[in-house]
Amino acid sequence: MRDILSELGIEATNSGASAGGFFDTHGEIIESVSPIDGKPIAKIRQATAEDYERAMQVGLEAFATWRTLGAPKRGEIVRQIGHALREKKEALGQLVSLEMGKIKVEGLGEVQEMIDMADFATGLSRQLYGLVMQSERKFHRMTETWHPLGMVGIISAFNFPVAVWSWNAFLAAVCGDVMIWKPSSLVPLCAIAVQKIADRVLAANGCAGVMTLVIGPGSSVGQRLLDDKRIPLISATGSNQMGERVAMSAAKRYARTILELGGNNALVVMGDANVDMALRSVLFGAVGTAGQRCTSTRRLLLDKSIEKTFLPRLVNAYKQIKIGDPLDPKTLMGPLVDKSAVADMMKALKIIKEQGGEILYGGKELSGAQYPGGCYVEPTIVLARPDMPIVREETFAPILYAIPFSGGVEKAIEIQNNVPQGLSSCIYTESLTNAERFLSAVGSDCGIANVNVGTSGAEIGGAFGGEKETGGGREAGSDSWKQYMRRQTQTINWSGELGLAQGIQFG
Ligand code: UN1
Repeated sequence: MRDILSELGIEATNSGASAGGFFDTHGEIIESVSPIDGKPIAKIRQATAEDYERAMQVGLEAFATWRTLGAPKRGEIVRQIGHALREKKEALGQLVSLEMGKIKVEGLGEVQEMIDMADFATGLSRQLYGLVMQSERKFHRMTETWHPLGMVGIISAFNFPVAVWSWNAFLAAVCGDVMIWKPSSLVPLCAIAVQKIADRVLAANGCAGVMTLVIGPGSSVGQRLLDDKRIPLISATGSNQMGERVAMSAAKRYARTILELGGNNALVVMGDANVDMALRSVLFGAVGTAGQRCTSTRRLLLDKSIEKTFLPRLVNAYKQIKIGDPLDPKTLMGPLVDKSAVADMMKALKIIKEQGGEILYGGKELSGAQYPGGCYVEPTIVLARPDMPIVREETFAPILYAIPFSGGVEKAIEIQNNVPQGLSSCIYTESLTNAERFLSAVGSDCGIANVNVGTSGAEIGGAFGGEKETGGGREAGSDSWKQYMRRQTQTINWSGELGLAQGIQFG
């Protein structure tokens, strides 16, 4: 492990801020602890308000030049960052596992998501298309042009410590923005490693300071960022509680937000589904990343006609899941991110039982020599009713609510939509009618709706995000880039005469 840390430039004690390179910070020291064994990995000296101000100044200075480069030139620099990530994929993927606890293939997958995002942004840098509109006035031309927005604040969560930054950072960069990143304090080393890779490429291109980083407490550094009038856009991923704070602070100063908050994602299995495929999909969706994706499958809506055959098979599959060190290739489920995540899961299970949920499998904390550090749990299946209040909440843990239903696809859609969140959803069916209804205007109300594809593991090419309490933001693919730019409507009069719109004759 020490090799990986040194390959990524992680030291015993690290600075918690970079602006054109890491500089001496002045805040309290925090320790990054691995959930694998509860042992400290390295220390980080956090940023103070003054350190934040320094990063902000450097970033704003960088903006003056960055916004004047052609977007394809910026794309080329993002391409080089993607290339540098390819070179460090193995080490960075392992650091994600070490610090956050997801299994190695998922850690590597996350770095791949960054690489894909760099490729996407590079291509996009030649396609930031505007529009030409037909003017109602003679010899006038009307266009819509996109300009850089300025400083973008990026707040990322612990569960995707590197990929989610890249969704925002690479789009913002090709759009001509600069950025300040505040990562979750649970995974500061992942942020430091990524920042070092980006810093090297930016410096080699004479663009140091375009991407800046501050690691510090939400209450001081985080709140400062939210209230900072110099930041016109904040993109934040995390809990609804955090999202509300972001939205309120941003609204007070008319800043824009991209919010990617809680999900409560349902996987519907119809009676006519390819059951083998559905089963494997539930497993990846509910157990992958130990249920700590915002896209994790939390509700399994099972057509009553297959309930009795599906559930025993699912329980059997859960029994085979190897839990343990996420860096061991045989492991399918690693630890939760920390002990407080375990405590939250146990608290939820108590409430589940009080509300009449029946534990079909799992539900226990794992301890003993095989499970050091206090962060391992059993993945859990609960036989639940959709009217149990806790089913409508997002518990960030591997708890799957199995909810049998009858009444066809209409009923499944009704249950699926009857939660406050609206991120991801899917249906397993071989019926065209069921599939089309699920995808139609009277179907799923989520930002993501799939047929015979699970709730998690979205590709970067599509816009990612959800409705209702998920926050409404869209990141990554499609035309998400437009949020990182300001739109300007331009009218050019080359007629030599003053013509007013709406046919008005004035004076
Ligand atoms: C998240 O959990 O915040 O679709 C992001 C997925 C991943 C991203 C998840 N591509 O599951």
